[in-house]
Amino acid sequence: MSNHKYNIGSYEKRLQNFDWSISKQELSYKDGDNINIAWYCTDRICNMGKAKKTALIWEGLTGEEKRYTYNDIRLASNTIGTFLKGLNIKPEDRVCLFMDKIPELYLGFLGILKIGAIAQPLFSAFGDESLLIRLENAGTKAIITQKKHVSKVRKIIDRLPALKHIIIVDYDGKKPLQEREVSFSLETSTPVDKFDTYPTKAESPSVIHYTSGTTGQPKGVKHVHYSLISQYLTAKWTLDLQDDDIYWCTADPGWVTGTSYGIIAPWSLGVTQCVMDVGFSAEKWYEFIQKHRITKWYSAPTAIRSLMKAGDELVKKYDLSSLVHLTSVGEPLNSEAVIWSERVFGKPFYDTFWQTETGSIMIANYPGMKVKPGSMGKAFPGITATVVDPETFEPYKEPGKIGLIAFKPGWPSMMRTYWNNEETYKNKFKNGWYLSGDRSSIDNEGYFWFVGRDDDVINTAGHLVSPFEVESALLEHPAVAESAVVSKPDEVNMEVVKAFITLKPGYKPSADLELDIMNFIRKKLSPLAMPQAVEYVDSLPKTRSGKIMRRVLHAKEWGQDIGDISTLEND
Ligand code: 6R9
Repeated sequence: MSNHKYNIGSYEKRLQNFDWSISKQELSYKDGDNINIAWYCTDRICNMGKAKKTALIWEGLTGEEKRYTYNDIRLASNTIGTFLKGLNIKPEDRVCLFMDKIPELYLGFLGILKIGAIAQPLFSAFGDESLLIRLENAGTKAIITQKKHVSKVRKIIDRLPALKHIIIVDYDGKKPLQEREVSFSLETSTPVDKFDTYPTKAESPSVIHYTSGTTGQPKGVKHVHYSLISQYLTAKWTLDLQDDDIYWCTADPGWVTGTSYGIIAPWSLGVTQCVMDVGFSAEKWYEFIQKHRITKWYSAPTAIRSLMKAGDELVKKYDLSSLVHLTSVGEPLNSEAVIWSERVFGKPFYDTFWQTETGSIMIANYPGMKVKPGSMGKAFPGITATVVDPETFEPYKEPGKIGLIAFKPGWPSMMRTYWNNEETYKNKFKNGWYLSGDRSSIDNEGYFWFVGRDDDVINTAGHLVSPFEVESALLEHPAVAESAVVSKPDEVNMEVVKAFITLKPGYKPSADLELDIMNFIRKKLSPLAMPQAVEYVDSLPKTRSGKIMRRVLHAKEWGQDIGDISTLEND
């Protein structure tokens, strides 16, 4: 569609005199007013005359379809909110969402926000240990889940005194409910029409998302309702969401892309969005785009690489002519993927860069802007982005130098702290800059070129996995004496988890044991954290002070120079 008019118009012009008040004005929000994301996503859209417009088209595993109008999602969030209030959930209580991509996940998110409580979405493939750590840290009061996931909660409930309610959204009455469990069905509840949204303010907490670091436990990134100001405008200008769009964000709301751009942004813009609760399959994905005439598509490099692998012939079987603008996030988008997409879809994927901590898109390729395949693009208007010297934290003046990606604090959706971990939060700021923990260079035209992370966190298929978390879990396996976890290159997922292991006396390396160890991690943590390879070793490289040197193993896996190993003990 060459005559398509993009929301952003000219990026260069938007940079001039940019002010977040553009977003505030469009949202009719004035500083000091109440601001509640869920109200903006439902009641306000209805008040604007779009009550009958489709908000959500949902497709399940077996092909069943459900549709919700903006009035439906308004009523559903009121109903869930009323139910939670009835359980004595108070403003700022943490309520965890632990579900597959079913409608209750999306509507429950809004219901939680409407009563001023804090939504804590967790990826439904998490095992009991991953769940426990995050519920404990947040002091979560209630968890909304499905029958199929409740056994994981039952396993850890004795260690979670603060968790008062386990809400099951698809209880069928077959087996008795256990301690603290309660059934809630959206379909059989009486819809609540009149509801007073809790008067949250700009700085009232909204969402906690857990993200993995190199050391220590996962960190709970705290966001506030004011984040809407960023999420709304970045979606409008970067994803180009417009009134007649059919939008598909492929991310799971267990991760930040799935909430910022899979719930908040599209609904605050009054757009129709589609959700498919089905695992990856190239055929299903193309079919979905064809069937719903998707126009705007936000996805991730691993998915794009998987589609590439499925081949060009497959693409030709479908009518994908509805597609207007394609965007990507989460991992480096290699230039091959951009060029491939241009060939088969007739349009490139536009890369975007941001983090759980930033809450919204920070660097991107904007519609209409020249795309340099392999580059992440330029800073969003109003965002001061640079790369700084890792020693002095001063921005580099010359283009082309590799440094740490840094942002000037103060954009609306910036995290407000790490939950119960102010110390780590403070450490993210140096010399007046927020440090993202990623490395990049900037070329002479201001384009960012991603180089890598500045820590040991593994980015597998766009999901961050902490080597520390996997190592800790491995130590609980009866055969494991010591372990070191690093990434290993992978054609599709970019990186996968690899574990080096020394065994306890009495255990012998075997393929069966390897499988057992893999499964142990899959169940305890998640399929993402599961090592795709286990290597038995007699000893692990350590510093003289006894610290395991992951970087030696990492360098070996990636065929890189090992660097300075003068502090190595057992070489
Ligand atoms: C939104 C999200 C953040 C980390 C980030 C970086 C990596 C994200 C990227 C990218 C290269 C891109 N990352 N976008 N790397 N190119 N376009 O993914 O949040 O889960 O917190 O991950 O992902 O390493 O620091 P989160």
